[in-house]
Amino acid sequence: MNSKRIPIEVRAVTRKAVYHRREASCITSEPATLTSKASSLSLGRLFEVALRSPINRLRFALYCAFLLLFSTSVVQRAAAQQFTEPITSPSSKLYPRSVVSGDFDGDGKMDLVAGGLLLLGKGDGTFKPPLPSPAGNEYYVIASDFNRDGVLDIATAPQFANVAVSLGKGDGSFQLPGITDNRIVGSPVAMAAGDFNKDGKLDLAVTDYSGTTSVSVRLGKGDGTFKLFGHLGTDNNASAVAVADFNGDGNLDVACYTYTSTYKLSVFLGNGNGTFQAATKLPWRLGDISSMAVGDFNRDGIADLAIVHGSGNGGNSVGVLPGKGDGTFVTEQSYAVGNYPTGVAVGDFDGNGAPDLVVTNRDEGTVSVLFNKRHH
Ligand SMILES: [Ca+2]
Ligand SMILES: [Ca+2]
Ligand SMILES: [Ca+2]
Ligand SMILES: [Ca+2]
Repeated sequence: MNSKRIPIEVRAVTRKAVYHRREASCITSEPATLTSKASSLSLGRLFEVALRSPINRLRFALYCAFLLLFSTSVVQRAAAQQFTEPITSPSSKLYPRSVVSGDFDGDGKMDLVAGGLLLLGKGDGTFKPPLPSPAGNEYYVIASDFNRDGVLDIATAPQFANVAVSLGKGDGSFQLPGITDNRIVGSPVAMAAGDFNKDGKLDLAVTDYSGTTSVSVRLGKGDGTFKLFGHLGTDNNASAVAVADFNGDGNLDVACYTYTSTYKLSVFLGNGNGTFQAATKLPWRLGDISSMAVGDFNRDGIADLAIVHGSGNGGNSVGVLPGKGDGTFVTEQSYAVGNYPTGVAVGDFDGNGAPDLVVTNRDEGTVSVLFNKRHH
């Protein structure tokens, strides 16, 4: 048995393309004979010869099974690709950490505030040239109507400093400086708003990164200020929080991610009065999560979670966890985005009725939009 490299001349002419010589490696004692035989065999004859041996028949069956499995998984992956490839902005060199969507100038089209920039939407998935954001390039930013005047306001959390609310004027500008309640202390790095006690005033769930709890619950007074009501969880290092009615009982719930040794997501089901039940933890690890947002991405009427992975396992991606309707989620579908994504927000940027995703890629100073293809 000796090894020899056999040159095989492959020449095919299709239009103007000509493919020339390539080399194949083969181990055989009679290379020349085999080459001449192979060149004269038809495809059918090749199969007939090859399948004479029981071992080759087994190999062929395994190969067919592999092809079937591979093609099935490709089809499943294609069906699962609910979002388009990310469309990414040029670098702003502002290294945006957080992003929030909303109609800030009241023209009915979704806008963005990201990394110190205000991007007014055109309603077709594109944006006008960026304006400076009056909210500044804060660590975390959310938008809601905190003083109930029908105009979107912005709440910002500088890293480990107190939450400030800047009331919107309705034309894309805000009253500055923001309202800060210095009596509420903590180390916020993320927050989410919702009316937890059903009094018509928006409340806040704020992560308590370096405290002894996961989240502080702050009940709104309806004028852009809040009072501390309670705390949730016992894990510190909470980095992301989201609010929605995950189990569909009419009470808002809180989802929170903490950098504990287990890297798990906790869901606190709301009682409708500002108090919450003990945490239910997702039974699998999710990897590093920088931010979370909520939307019904698959349009089954159940709130789903969007999460971004800045670093670690599965980093540089945005994932969607479809809700099951009982406060738990099915496994993540993830999509690659830019370098070190830290913020995620949800909005229908192309106006087709399906919630899209926007992600800030902090380390490259860009914003990526992923359009939801499930619009009917
Ligand atoms: Ca307002
Ligand atoms: Ca409230
Ligand atoms: Ca609920
Ligand atoms: Ca859903």
